[in-house]
Amino acid sequence: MSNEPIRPVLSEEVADALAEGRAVVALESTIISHGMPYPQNLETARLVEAMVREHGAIPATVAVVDGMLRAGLDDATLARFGDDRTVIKASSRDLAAVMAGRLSAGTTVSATMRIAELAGIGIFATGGIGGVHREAETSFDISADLTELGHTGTAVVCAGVKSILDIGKTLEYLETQRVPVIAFGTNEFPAFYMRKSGFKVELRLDTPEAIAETIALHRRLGSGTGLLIANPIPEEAALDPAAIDGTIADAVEEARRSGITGKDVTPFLLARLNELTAGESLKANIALVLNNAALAARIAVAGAAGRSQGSSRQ
Ligand code: PSU
Ligand code: MN
Repeated sequence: MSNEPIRPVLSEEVADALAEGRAVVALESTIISHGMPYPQNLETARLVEAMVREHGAIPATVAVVDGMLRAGLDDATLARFGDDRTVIKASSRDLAAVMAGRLSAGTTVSATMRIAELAGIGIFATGGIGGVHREAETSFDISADLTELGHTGTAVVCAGVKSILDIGKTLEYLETQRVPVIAFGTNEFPAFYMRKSGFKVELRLDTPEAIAETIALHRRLGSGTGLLIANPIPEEAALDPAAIDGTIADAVEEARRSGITGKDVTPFLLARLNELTAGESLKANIALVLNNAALAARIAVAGAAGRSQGSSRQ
């Protein structure tokens, strides 16, 4: 067996764009396989790809398909991930076993970062990342998304983290992991369904160009860590905190009582929230993912332009 790093299989379009230095945005697939119900998951996956294109970049949805790491999926594969219940959820530690077993998996943020890095894709858009769970001091439940961010140089655009997680602890953990947190157009870290969390972010940037430059400098410093770009949900799609806070607390309590642990916790909470809000949370989720795809594409386009012009710094 070769000792060479794995090379993900790229769609022709993604391979061409990367070879020519054009803008490419990676997209995750656990959001399709485990984050949203069918058929909204598939509709959203298609809309997100269209949104990336609309803003001038090439979408590269990442997944493990029959044991192969792939970046850039055809529509039939996307459709399969929409309703195939044999597709599992893989974080980065699971990838080798999924490959060896010739299995198919939706890739979480951590796994998508790892595959994007191997494919040479520097930026990735998702809805929300995993984080430090509430009561992590007893459960030790901290998402591998955070440790991967501390290890892999992919920039991740998200809408902050949901309050199914402990937002304050998540931000502390990101600081420990040396992950810059950039808030786009706001001084506050957003809370997924809400534009505000009550937690301030030191680094506010207001343009995709400024974010692209910061990403490029962070890489050139040899930091070796990712960056988190937090993009608040559009005002008109945001949920009322008074309405959602209690529901989140109920879902978290239900997960605890039902003995749900490990990788099942997040999918359980997402599904319960959707049921308990009669689809309102799903609508907001779709709106914020699209908004993140647009921003990631604009950053990728600015980054590609910056590379071709060369940096004015050092
Ligand atoms: N948060 C969401 N939607 C999602 C996820 C998180 O609002 O779909 C998915 C992402 O793929 C994320 C993963 O990387 O859940 C985190 O899982 P865990 O908490 O088990 O680390
Ligand atoms: Mn976990």
